[in-house]
Amino acid sequence: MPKTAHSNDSMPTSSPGAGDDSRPRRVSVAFPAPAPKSAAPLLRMDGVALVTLQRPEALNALDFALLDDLALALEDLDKDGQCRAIVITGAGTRAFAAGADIPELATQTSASLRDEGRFETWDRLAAVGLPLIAAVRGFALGGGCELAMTCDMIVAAEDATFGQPEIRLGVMPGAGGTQRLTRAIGKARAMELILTGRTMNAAEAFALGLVTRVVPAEATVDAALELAGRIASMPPIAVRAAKAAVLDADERSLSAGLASEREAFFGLFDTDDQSEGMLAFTEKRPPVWSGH
Ligand code: CO8
Repeated sequence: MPKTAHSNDSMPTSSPGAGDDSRPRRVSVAFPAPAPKSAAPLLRMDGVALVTLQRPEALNALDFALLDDLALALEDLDKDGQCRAIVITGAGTRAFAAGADIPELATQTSASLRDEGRFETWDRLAAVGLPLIAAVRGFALGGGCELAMTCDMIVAAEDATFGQPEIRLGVMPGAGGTQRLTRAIGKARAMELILTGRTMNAAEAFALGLVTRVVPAEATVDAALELAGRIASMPPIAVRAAKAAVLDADERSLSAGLASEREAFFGLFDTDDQSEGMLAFTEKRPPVWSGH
């Protein structure tokens, strides 16, 4: 039998994605998210959700319960017709997430990891159709870096630290690090980070193309919310189709990806938003998206 070690931190939060058991939830959901003061008045902030990992006492380490709560919360928001974009952040100022929960992971065996299907939660996170933006303050290490990279964009604080230090624990990245980091920053640089466990700061991560932008630490969540608001103000069917097409670039050959993109593009011409967007342009007025 696998050893398991679920901790049971109390956490003042609720989540629409939570199951119905009485276990304290390890993520909180604010939907709509509080609008940043800096947000331009026309942004559709009511379509933005803020999901917060709630284990600051353990630097938001990703135990299996937290990952389950996160997947449920994101899936609920993905099904909610009003939600248009999601920001994920970590509670507190020190970490987005410092990786898998090491004491919990230490109890696993190869058989338990295979048989219990715990890592399938990562497939559920990757299957979310809404745009996901990671707002990273402090540490994003191991599974925390992998979670940030599972998101579609990363807004990083100036104090953010990224890395895949698993090698120092006798293992290697297991939730996408070898694949997504390599695609994001290239083989040579990913290889160095993964084989040495070296971390990189926000400036380096930006220079290498891992993060979308770097902002002052206290402005991180607001900057991510504002970016989400800009996306939420776009036509939602086209946003989902475009996200899927960009992700497809990592999955397919160029010719297959081009064919798939063309099909998605053609498909958008069956939407009211395509008619509205092009009509609004010719009428020199802002478009009004119906989401149909
Ligand atoms: N798991 C569990 N607890 C953690 C973790 C973690 N990954 N990281 C930090 N904590 C806890 C510490 O134990 C400590 O708790 P306590 O106060 O009860 O002792 C508290 O958070 C604060 O941490 P520190 O005192 O260590 O803070 P420091 O500022 O001294 O150091 C560091 C911060 C450098 C981030 C340090 O905590 C550290 O090195 N953490 C581990 C980082 C790491 O190795 N991450 C990779 C983990 S393996 C992994 O992610 C594999 C991914 C596989 C897929 C995911 C499956 C779920």
